[in-house]
Amino acid sequence: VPAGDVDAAVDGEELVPALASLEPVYGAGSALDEARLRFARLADRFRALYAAGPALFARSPGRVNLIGEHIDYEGYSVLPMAIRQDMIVAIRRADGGLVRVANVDDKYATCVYPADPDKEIDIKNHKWGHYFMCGYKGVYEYARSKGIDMGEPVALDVVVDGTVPQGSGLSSSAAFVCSATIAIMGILGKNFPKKEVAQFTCKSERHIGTQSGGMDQAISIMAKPGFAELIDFNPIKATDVQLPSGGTFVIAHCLAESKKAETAATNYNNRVVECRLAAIVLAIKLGMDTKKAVTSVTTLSDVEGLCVSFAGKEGSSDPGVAVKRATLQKLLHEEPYTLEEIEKITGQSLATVFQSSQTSLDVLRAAKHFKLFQRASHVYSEARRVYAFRDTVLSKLSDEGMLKKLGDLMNDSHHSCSVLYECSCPELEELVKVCRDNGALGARLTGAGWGGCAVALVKEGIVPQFILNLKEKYYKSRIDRGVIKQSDLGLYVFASKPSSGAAILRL
Ligand code: NG1
Ligand code: MG
Repeated sequence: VPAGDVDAAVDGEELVPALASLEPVYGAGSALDEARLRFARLADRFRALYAAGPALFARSPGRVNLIGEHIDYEGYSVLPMAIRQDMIVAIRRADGGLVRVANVDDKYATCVYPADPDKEIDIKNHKWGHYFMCGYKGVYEYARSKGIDMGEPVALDVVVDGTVPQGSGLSSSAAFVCSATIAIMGILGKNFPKKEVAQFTCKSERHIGTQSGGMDQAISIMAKPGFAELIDFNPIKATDVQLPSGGTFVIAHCLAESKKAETAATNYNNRVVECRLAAIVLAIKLGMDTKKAVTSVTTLSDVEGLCVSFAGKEGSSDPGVAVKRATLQKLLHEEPYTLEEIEKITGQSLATVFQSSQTSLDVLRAAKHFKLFQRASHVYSEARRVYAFRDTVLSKLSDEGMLKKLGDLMNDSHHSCSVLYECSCPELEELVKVCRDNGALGARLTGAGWGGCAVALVKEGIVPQFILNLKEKYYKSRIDRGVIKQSDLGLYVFASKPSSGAAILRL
């Protein structure tokens, strides 16, 4: 990927850009000065550890999801934007058959792995460096699936510098997997089309044991500065969404960390399995043969068509829009389902249905019951809200009217996440309330939830005062209790503009 070869497109597909300077990513002025310092420090650290400089850097941003939570893995569109916080990977080819992954922050001990893409990731023993190996395995898997000769697995020296706070719902994990991926592509001299990278990095990250959807990798790879993106799946597609100028998104961390990889069986993967079970039960209730249902139905979007023909079409042609709560109420009961009841419906044991997926079996073992109605209600209504959000942005409403409507949709999304999907936590509830009480037009948890960040839509003019109020009303008591340091506050609450997507940097 020679620098400047940005326009070299394969079949009209955009490739991951290779840049020779920092300006296109970090802009000008003090932001650029800071970025220069950061890269210089990273390179110094690299030389100190490996006695040679990096061959290249790769950068991939975190993201904030504006609306569309927990629906990407159900096949529905989402609306995130990239943020300026990112993961930078400095890398060079090494000798000695190892992949060594160090961090500029001493809090993260260096992780060492054999340079073997076939080696499974030890998910029972979680380490931060595992995310790099997700990228490593993924590149080789993708290349092999395309019949591309990759030669002997490459040994690597790596140092990482991340500014996306961990466990914050801002997708530090995907930013890491994506920056690792394109760094390795750069070292191997392979550049794959962006959409392909967006797609296979989603699979790569699943090696960590979460049954992720593809939102985070898609936005990290495909983001454009100045735009949020409507991301569609199957096939993946990003459509620029220009946000109204009078509003700003403020991101605020509730300070409870969401350890997604460690809690997958009861939280994230649990919801993926509940949605699959809801889809299977719906399919059977709507007349599908039980065998066919358990083998062919994987997501709620798979059964949307059946639900719609059952209820009769109610207007819009956008996906997800037509499955209403009233329809679900006729097909599913609100009382949580027991495993036995679902097995009666499917006519076979769930251990058999999920036998090929250890992470799903872990979910079954940990679950007491399954809230099929609630999870399905959330997914279909959230899918609707994403389109309503986009339609509002495209509408001829006044700035004022538009911002109010967007805020309302964000509030509705939060309510659904909190009550139907149960992915909030007491800290997020408090923070979202503080945001609304202090002038946010709307506020919601963002990302997987169970901790991490909220995103608030705030009128441009009141942003500085809004942030001051949050400091006073939410963070001050926590600083006093020593939860965070006053000097770190800027890491936990900030306004954000849509930033650019992943790039390889040859500086
Ligand atoms: P976080 O926890 O913010 O990285 C996760 C998933 C997304 C999506 C959201 C919920 C991964 C990598 N990301 O995001 O795909 O499902 O939760 O909308 O697992
Ligand atoms: Mg993540």
